[in-house]
Amino acid sequence: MGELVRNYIAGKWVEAASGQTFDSLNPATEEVLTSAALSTAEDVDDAVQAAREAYKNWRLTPAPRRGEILFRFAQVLTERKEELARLMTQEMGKILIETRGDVQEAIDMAYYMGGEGRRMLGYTAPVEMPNKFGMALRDSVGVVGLVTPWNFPVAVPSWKMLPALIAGNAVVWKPSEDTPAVSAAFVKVFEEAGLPPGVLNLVTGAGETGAALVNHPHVRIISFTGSTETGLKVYTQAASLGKKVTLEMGGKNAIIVLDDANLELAVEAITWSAYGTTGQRCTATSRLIVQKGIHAQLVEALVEKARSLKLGSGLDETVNMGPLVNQKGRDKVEKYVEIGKHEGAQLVIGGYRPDRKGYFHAPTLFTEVTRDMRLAREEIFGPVLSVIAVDNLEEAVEVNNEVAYGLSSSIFTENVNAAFRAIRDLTTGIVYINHGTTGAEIQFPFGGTRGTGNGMREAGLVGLDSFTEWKSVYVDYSGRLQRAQIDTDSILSEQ
Ligand code: UN1
Repeated sequence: MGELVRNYIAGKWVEAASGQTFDSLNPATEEVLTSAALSTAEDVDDAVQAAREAYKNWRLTPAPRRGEILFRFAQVLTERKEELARLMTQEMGKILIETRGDVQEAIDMAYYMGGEGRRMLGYTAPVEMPNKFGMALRDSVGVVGLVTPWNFPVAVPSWKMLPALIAGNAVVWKPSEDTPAVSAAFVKVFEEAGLPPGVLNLVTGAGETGAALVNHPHVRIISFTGSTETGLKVYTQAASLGKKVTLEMGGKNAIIVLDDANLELAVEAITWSAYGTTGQRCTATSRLIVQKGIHAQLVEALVEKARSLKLGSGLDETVNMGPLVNQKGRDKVEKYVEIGKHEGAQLVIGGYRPDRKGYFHAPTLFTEVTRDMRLAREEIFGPVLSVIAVDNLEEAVEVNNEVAYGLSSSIFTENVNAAFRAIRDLTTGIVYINHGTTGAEIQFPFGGTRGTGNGMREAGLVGLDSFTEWKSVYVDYSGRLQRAQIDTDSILSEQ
């Protein structure tokens, strides 16, 4: 078992005040990987006080200097990439190629946001009166609270903390209780890169810890990624305290395949998006909306492909699919397999738990799924793909758009007109043409419509919006009180 994961508060690694801990398991073996501090409101308060203190200097540190620290962080993270990827695989199960990609997203984000240290663009605009100047600046806010999930334990936190830090805020981070070890390893990279003590604080724990952060009066901003159930609680609670919130929650993403699609390409992309990360991405494909002319061929090819996927420990480079993150995650998948069968969908492949240790579940495919079934509407967060047959593009778009979520969608077609119609009509936050629903890059806004979020976006240029306030500045150098047109006219006559 690894050494105890401690909180990181004011630049020191400390145990929870209560001395309590919880265990983090390796989902491929069901063995305890490590234990971690089970933090309470007291620890959260210590972290927030440390952040408030550190904020005083950090906000005054010139943004290009803050950017240099982010660049250094990117360099150290590049050196630690393999180490973090391996730890991540052991702690939450996804295969190495995916955990390396996860760390890489944080490296990319660090370079991107480090560059913002020399941009952070505001703007000037003409003002209504003479001898007066106007500008709008992005301002830091203070202490921001981050609550993040286990499925992208490095990438998703990086989308939040790097823009928060470059903008001059101090951070208190509560990662998922399924990934405390990799979270602490990630914080150590910031420490090594020279981030001043207290600017980033880590408190590990579970629901109570997160709630204390959301409720803390000195945390004015909350950025949350995770389940819709928890996200809505966070939103309601934070809103009642007048806080600004960014939410990234569920998905029910679809790939549309038209009759003229490149079949081989579609099969590769569908397999990667549906079964990659064992279906546990908020961008994962869980619905396949297929035009009838290509339906039989596509299902046949997918079944063959799914059969060839090798399950096992993500540390084994020949494995294609790791376990679900925990027992609860697998229970949910099994529940939906039963729901699907009960609703009358056709289980074509999978639907069972392989006979081995670890929270594995076979890649699963249902056909004859109809639009009204729960299988077609609810997020499962596992390797379960539901095929819905449609007649044409219009119907496909309608099926895509009618669910409660709106994160990512995709269409496979060789017809440029159909592709552009889809871009125009699909109502998700991310749209792909001839590519699966996963694989968003950090320089574009990431987020979804409808129940996926609350209208905010992460990453890209707008990634700063969650962590900054606009400050509009007016400088009057006329030496006079300019109240209205009459004052303006008299100033002009004196020029
Ligand atoms: C998530 O599942 O929460 O687009 C994030 C993707 C990844 C990020 C997924 N770059 O699939």
